[in-house]
Amino acid sequence: MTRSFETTGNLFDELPHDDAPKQPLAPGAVILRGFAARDAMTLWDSLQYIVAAAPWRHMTTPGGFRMSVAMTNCGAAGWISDESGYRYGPVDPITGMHWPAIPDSFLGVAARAAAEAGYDGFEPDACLINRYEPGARLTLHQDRNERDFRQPIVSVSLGLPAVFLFGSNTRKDRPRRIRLESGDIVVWGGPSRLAFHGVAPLADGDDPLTGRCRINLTFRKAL
Ligand code: MD6
Ligand code: FE
Repeated sequence: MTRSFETTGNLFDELPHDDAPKQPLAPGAVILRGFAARDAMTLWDSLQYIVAAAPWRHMTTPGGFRMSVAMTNCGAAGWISDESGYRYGPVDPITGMHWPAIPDSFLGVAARAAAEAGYDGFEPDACLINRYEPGARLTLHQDRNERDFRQPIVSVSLGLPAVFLFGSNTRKDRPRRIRLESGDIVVWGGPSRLAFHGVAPLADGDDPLTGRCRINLTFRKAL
């Protein structure tokens, strides 16, 4: 998705800067506004099959707290948190079965978004799926359970809007606040791969696709 802002005279050239389809967030990190908008219904439909096989659950942090975000996974590796720590594993601890496969619809969007952001050949083996209901939040953290930090992360937002918190590689700096809407994708790698980030408490609302929640799909190459 590339649009010219200099040469052609079409209507879309007049978009204000914040609606630009591709917004640099930090070195190696970019926001692709609306990149998944036309795929949103397909992604939502595929998600129903995943949740039927691997139900939503509120995991426990290593410190013993129940996470406000409900989670599940698809892919060869699923992200798990419990009293013994964070890790990736092939088996869903609730069902005792392997996590469901990543649907082709998911893989296509993830690979196209990665390529648009300059990361060709992205083949994720893990997709962590987050569900935020009003009030749910994710405290500042780094994603560092993956083996190869040269691989980016592709993060797809569906449903209610959220305020994404994006800091630096140290916890000291106050994070920026970025509004993410349904269909927006953040691709995240290179020098930003270990940036601290989180999600502010979700405001209430009713989305035509997802209802009273925000869904986030984060694709990783974990293994
Ligand atoms: C979320 N996202 O947007 C949570 N992590 O619901 C993440 O924690 C995240 O969006 C790494 C890279 C991109 C992300
Ligand atoms: Fe994260």
